Amino acid sequence: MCQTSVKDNFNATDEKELLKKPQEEESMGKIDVPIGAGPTRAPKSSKKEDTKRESKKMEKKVEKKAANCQESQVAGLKKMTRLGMEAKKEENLPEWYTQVITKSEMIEYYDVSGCYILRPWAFSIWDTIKNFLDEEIKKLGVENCYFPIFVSRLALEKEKEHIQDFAPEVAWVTKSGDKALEEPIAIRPTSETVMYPAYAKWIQSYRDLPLRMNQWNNVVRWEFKHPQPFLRTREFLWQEGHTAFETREEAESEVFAILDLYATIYTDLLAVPVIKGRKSEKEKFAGADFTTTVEAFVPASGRGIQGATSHMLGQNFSKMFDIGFENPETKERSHVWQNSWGITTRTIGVLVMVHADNKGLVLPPRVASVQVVIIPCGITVDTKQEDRNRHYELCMQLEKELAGNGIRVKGDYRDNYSPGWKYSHWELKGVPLRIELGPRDIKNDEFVAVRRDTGDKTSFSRANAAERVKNLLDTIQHSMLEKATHEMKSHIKECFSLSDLAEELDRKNMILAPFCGDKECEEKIKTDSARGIDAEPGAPAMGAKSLCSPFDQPRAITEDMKCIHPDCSKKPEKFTLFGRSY
Ligand code: 86X
Repeated sequence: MCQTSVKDNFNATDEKELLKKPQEEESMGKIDVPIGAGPTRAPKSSKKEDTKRESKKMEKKVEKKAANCQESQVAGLKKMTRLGMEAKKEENLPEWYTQVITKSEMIEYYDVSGCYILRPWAFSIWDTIKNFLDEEIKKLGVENCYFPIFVSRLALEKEKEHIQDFAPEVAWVTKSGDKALEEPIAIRPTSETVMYPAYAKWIQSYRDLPLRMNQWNNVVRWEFKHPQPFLRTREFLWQEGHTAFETREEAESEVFAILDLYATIYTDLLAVPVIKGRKSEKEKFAGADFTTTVEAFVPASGRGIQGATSHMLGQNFSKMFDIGFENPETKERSHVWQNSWGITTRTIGVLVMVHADNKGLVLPPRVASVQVVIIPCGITVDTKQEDRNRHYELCMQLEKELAGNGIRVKGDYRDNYSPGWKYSHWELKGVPLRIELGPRDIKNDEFVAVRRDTGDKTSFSRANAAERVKNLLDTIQHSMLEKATHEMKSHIKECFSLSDLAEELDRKNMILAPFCGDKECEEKIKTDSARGIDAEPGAPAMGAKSLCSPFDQPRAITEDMKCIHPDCSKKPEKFTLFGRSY
């Protein structure tokens, strides 16, 4: 049994402090920052920081003691140290989300609202996405570059028409030290106005085309809507591709090729299904001829979420920035055809929302920085030193064998944590596969593998371990996508009346409905599908937005079909996907 009681480490007041619910802490104006097991609100003052640090120290002490205890005590201890998940995905989604991303050590909170620290556990996912896409776009002939983060007022205002709606989100540098700058300088919210003046210089002849550049960078949009890590942040990481072609056809073909890569990132890397389609007139980028998008679905909230966009800009920007060349035949000056495309760190938030569960994060193997954790089990105080050494040796042997076969594996040999504690820890962090090696497994020349996604536990023969583990990781990857696809599909309903549409919204579904495509009509759909304040109590008031018109249509629009808004007499163009959205 456990020799030292947890209590020995700190006095009764401390214990109460740790056991307190976040709400209580908040109302007392005490600890205010989610650190590991802490409560989950944005930071406010340095005093709170101190309190928080103290409590963190205390938690560390408790963790240490926990290591010496038997597994049976882990559950109780977890409560006391609050290292594990407490919120439920189906009961309190925002609190659950905060707990997943902090306790899995993806995110640390920061004292500027809307900004978050991406810890290695999250950043490694971005790295995987980046490495994949970077290689693919290079194959297509895109080159990387880097443009400055600052935009002069003159350059930014050159694009006034399109950025008008965005103006309140632009962050400006107005001072150096306490001295006002002669001219305020904007921080890029996107780089069209930074890059296109240079494009105008570099493109003189058709021989300079196509020009295809990309940058991996940060952008700042000073949003005032409620911020959420990954999903809506004031600074985020993305890539922005900006390309120029001689003809519309070349531009169009690239727009769709890039969209396919974005879809592949979601389906093949993140195991998240997406719907490819075209944005409506209301939802497209104002500077584009048309906008294509990949849309994902968050079952827990019943909301759609834009995954990435690829725009065909036509000649809108090339006319504005005078990016052109002399036509080799007619000698007339033509403007180039442009695209722009981007995918952001929001991808990670979508992954969390779709796959994480009440035990914490669940990572698909392809983006997991640790795919397999090996945990030695069944070692007790009575285990002879000789057997103990042999046991660890065999674990390390297996680790080496897996690593040698390209599997990202980690052996957790810490002797100050119990196996049960380690199980919870790696489950919280979402490692796809856990291998348990106990004395009996060793005797039988076997190992036990436990899937994070399903909890399924299987014994495998030790021979050809790497091949077996590889197959299992592949199975996990595919079954995660399959499960999410099934879930998404079961939440898409066809509707032919606005009242049905509103009802499906409240059932957390997305809706496919015939729609004319008009901006004004879409605005009415949104207003008229929103629940009034005196409707169901507690029901979200948000109405339906169009997410996209899917390239893959459920069926043909027929003569008898009407646009979904009852007041609309225009012929529906396509089935359009509607839903509440992020
Ligand atoms: C639209 C369009 C486009 C390159 C992409 O979606 C992919 C990568 N850019 C971005 N957009 C703005 O133009 C914009 C402008 C300002 Cl000034 C702003 F504050 C916010 C913005 N948000 C989006």
